[in-house]
Amino acid sequence: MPPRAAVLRAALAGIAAAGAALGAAELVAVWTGPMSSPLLAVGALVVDTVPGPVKDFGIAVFGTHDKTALITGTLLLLATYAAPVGIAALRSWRLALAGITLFTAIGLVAALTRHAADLTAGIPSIVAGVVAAITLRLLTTLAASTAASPVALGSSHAAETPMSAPDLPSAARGRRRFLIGVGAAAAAGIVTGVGGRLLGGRRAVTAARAAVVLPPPVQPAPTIPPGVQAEGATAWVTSNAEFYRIDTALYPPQIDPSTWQLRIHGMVRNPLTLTWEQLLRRPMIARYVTLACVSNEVGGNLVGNALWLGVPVRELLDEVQPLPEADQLVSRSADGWTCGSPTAVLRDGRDALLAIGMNGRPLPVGHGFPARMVVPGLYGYVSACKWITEIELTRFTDFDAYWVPRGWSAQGPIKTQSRIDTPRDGTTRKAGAGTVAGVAWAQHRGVTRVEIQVDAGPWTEASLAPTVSADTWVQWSYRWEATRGSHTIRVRATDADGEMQTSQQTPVAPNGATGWHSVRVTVE
Ligand SMILES: Nc1nc2c(c(=O)[nH]1)N[C@H]1C(S)=C(S)[C@@H](COP(=O)(O)O)O[C@H]1N2
Ligand SMILES: [Mo]
Repeated sequence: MPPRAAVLRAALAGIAAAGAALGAAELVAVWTGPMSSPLLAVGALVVDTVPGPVKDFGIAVFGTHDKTALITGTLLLLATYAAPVGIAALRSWRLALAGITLFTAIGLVAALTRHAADLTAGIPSIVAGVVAAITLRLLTTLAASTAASPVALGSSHAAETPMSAPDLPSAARGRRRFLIGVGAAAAAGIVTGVGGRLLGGRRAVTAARAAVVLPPPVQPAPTIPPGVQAEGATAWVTSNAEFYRIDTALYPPQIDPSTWQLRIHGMVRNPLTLTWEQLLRRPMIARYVTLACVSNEVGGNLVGNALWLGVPVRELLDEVQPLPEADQLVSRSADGWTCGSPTAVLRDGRDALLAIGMNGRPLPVGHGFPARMVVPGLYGYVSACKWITEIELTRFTDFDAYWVPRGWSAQGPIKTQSRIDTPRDGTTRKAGAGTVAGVAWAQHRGVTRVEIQVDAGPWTEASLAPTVSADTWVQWSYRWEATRGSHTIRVRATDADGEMQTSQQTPVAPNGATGWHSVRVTVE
């Protein structure tokens, strides 16, 4: 058995070598593209292969921070892998090399199997492998020069008492050199890693996005009626910065509009390819549409309302003429994500948009720049394809979009929901008159009634604020004479078909949560 201090040093060498390797790979990925970074590629592979429930758990626990959590987790896993590789180098350099090769191979496979990856996507992983091998070799050699003396056996005071043995000064020097080596490798990893991220960010499409001039809509944007905002409810329009973001992209695709194309093909009479210039010349309309994520829990905030500017999808479909059997419209993004919407829904007259604008600005990169789909009444996972580059008319029996084999329904109409925004769950308020307020949504059907119940009391109608269409959420408020004690407030909505939101609680999978939102408040 090698002494404990030597094992520790070897583990440290392994981790430092992995850090230097990953940093170098990030730097190379500035040129070969963000998703060729082994770290992001492996993370993305995890996203695509973990079972649905694990991912639901990730979204439930980390919400929109799920990506940071995933990257942190991947880094921790890597450290737990790198440490034993470093230790292996103590006994057998071959074994350590095998470990590094496996690490390189995983990165390679992950990067090369990304959608639309070319061979250059493998370069960062190979560079990482070479850097890992060289760094580990150097650090192992340095570590060996410290191991020759009793100092290596772990007395930390030994260096300060160089008189205790003749070879101590040189061992202490060796140890210092090793620590400097580890520090240098780690620092190189951090500098190249962070530098790579920053440089990569500069290569992003922010400049191209800033240069986009949105065309005016052919009809003026709908005017928001006065009183649309109920006091105490979430802002009726969700700002771009506040809008929830959910997708599988660890790094949003960076698409330069000048090279962007949308191909509409499959079971159609007249296939069509649109360039950015051609798209901009088409008549556009502006519509408020409330998007909702199927992963939104009852009372959750994966829902937002924005003014979208875009080309009506129905007009594009009239042009390409889908064959009657083509019951599914599959949208595909630049990074290979897919979703499938019923063709009939897109042609039933609703304002489904191929959108390029969000609240008067070009789409933010995280929300699909340069173009995305927005379909009133369908959950995002079956309709709202961001970074869209392809529309294929096909049949539900012929193609399963991304989330379907992962346990989600092929059909995803939005369920009627209502949420209490004020008061917040678990808060305390004063006795007397006060407001209960929130939002309710039943896109494309519309909300006609919202009712409130306090404790076991009667259901009472809340007052509904006006809204612009059945495609947006509506705000509601209710005057509550709060009496001292602990109270539970419940909300439920009814849609324009007369269908009341069900009280039955179901989980988000496979097609959206149901149940009534409630909050508990203490009145003093
Ligand atoms: N390319 C791509 N588009 C996507 C997704 C995705 O993972 N990749 N996720 C969808 C889901 S599940 C939702 S709820 C909406 C969310 O849109 P937002 O991030 O703009 O709010 O985008 C949809 N579009
Ligand atoms: Mo979603």
